[in-house]
Amino acid sequence: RFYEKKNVAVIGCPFNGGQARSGVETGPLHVLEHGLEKQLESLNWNITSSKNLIFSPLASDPDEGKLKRPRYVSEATRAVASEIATAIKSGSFPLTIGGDHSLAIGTVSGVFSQFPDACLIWIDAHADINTPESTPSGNIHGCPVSFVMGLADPCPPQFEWVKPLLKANKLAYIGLRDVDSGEREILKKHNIAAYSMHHVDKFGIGKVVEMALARVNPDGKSPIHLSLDIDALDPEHAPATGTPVRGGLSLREACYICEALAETGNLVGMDIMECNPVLGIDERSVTSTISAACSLVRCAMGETLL
Ligand code: B3U
Ligand code: MN
Ligand code: MN
Repeated sequence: RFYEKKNVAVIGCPFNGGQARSGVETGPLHVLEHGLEKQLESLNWNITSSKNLIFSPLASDPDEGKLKRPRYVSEATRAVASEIATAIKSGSFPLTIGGDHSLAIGTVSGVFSQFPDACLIWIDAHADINTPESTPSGNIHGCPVSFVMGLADPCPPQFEWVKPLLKANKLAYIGLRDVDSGEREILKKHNIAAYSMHHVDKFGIGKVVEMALARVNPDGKSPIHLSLDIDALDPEHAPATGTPVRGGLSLREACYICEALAETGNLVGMDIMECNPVLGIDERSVTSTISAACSLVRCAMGETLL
């Protein structure tokens, strides 16, 4: 409905500047080597462009308050935002493969610049809504949501280009289980739809997705962007990631979310983030993580729609 054809722009983002562990920058290569593009073609998608963006850390990038590598993250995410806007303007669904989740500053900025009434579904063990003041780590991959909502006050000078395009009533989380106390306050204060693993246990994934969509897209007409952190999955299914947290989504629950979003016909973009093959303890743990990531993308892009 929002795109005329099944065109997809695959945007590989080998970026690790939003957190401290190296290896996450090799995520896109592994996902592509797993055959994702062929898989999408067999689902009748045309790959209109397939790029790996190039990022180079700066020689000097001092902390801004607590924030680490602010210039590097800002430049990278600004480039991602522009890449995404270009893809959408040319009629292609932007599929972004990370890299760490700070990249979502760019994906959300790009998608919302083209679809201002979009909503955002954030699937993650973490809320990633720390502000420059509340961040316990200074890692910007824990902060992207606060940036695109304009909660950083004052906005760090490097990120003045980021517009507050996301409203609190257009954001829903599923899968949360490691939320900082400062983040809890923000979620409460802004009455953000946040479904933790507790809600998944209590209501079942079907009901949780229904409730999440009812909150952010009550009339069913909004475009939807899906930002998926692979650490939303239980480490049993996706061990190769920087900050695994036990007690997560089963592979089926995560696939169900993607399928239900595909079923709306309203998905306008997707991110798959935080696969870190270097952190797999053996070949099998790397393969299971990467193949789970590919499954989730295929589900979101219509594989299981009959
Ligand atoms: N909330 C913590 C930890 C964290 C956030 N995202 C990940 N880890 N992957 C922080 O550093 O902001
Ligand atoms: Mn996470
Ligand atoms: Mn995340």
